[in-house]
Amino acid sequence: MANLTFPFDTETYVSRRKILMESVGSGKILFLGNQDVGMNCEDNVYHFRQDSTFLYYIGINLVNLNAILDCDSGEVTIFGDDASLDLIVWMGNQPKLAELGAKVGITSIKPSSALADYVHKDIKYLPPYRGRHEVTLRDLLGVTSLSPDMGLIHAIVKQRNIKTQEEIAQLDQACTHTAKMHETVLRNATPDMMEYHLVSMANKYVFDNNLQWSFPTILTKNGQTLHNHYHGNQIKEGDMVLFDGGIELPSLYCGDMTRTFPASGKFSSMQASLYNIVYDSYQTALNDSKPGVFYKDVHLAVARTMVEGLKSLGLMKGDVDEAVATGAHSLFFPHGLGHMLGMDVHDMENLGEIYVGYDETVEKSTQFGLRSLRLGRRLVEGFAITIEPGIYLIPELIDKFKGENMHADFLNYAEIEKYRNIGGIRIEDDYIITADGNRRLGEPLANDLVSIEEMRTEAIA
Ligand SMILES: [Mn+2]
Repeated sequence: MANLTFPFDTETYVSRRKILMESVGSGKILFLGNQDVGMNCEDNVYHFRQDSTFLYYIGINLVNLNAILDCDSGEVTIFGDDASLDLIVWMGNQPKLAELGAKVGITSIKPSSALADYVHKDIKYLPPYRGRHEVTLRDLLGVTSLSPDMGLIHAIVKQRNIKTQEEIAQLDQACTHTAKMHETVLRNATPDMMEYHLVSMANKYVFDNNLQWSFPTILTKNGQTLHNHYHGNQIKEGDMVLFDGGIELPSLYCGDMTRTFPASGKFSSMQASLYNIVYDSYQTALNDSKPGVFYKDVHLAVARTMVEGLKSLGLMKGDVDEAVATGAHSLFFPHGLGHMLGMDVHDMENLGEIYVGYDETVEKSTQFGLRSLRLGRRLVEGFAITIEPGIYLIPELIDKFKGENMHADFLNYAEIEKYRNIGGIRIEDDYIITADGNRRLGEPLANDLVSIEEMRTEAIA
């Protein structure tokens, strides 16, 4: 049977929908819930993942449901079918939709087949991210090209970007689990293991606690590859391992953390000097992240800390502000400092990353590196964000920059070559923006060099 926990009171779901309908003003809103998706045939399915927006407003973590909210009358209707006897034989008994609706304050339940009668061409809907939803929308609306409603997108983003206390409690739980999963790997990985042995340790934590990943895990000795899902390498003495993984609760609230650690007990001196620059950059982000500050400016302050550190190592040179303005540091830091976090690991990215992380007060840069910053807008109390600076030595990128003599005033290529094969380092934790600053979500896991080495020394002792 599906995971039908209700983390919040009925009143929470009622009030979320009321706020949305008032914010949208008039007309009808269509929310499509998710279906099972076949891996290789219809009945052999991937893990079911409800749509986050559907779950946020409708609260029922079950397949094959849709809903319509009527902003003019305030009426909310769920479209779905109670389990047939055949399905009960296959899946076991299921709660009746009327019972489930009562838990989220919805009394109007209609069969799936009735949905078409209630959908009119001016109904407001969100951009689909699954092929099946795209087909459903085209069929229901009788159109070939879709036009999701911008007002609806903005209203949802405005509401979901600010986390309430009960949501923060969920995020705290998800981040505590995420930290414990990371600690398990940090304390138990030994040199000579395969990367997949470490993934398996992390997975054991996830399954022992009946949880899910918030995204496919990144665990690799090739941390310079930003989204490396290959786990087939053997780890050796002297390697660094980068583990970026997060846990999703049944409520879908999730964590997203990264730790980078030496396979042996100690970082080499070159690894340590880069690690400490990432750590200092992380501290800059902690100092600067508070309400009213553009996260884009926090990203740029972090970049300056990085350039100062890289200058002290001799990898960069010249004026720090100019180096950051021209984007010279993007050779080492080609991604953004962080993103919104919530029921999605990149919260609401399906609605459009730009609408979540940017607004009319700040434009997304087109510069390499800075253009990958998912969150640029002014921070507001209640935003849940990741802080994830990193330094990477990507041989192919070094070759391109060097070949074109790019940023030659700021990059010392002869020194950079000495670090060419060192890999990548990232430190990532999750924070909630508070009235006067920020607070780490969940029970913390140390990320300073000394603590990481201590945990590693115990592991290999
Ligand atoms: Mn992240």
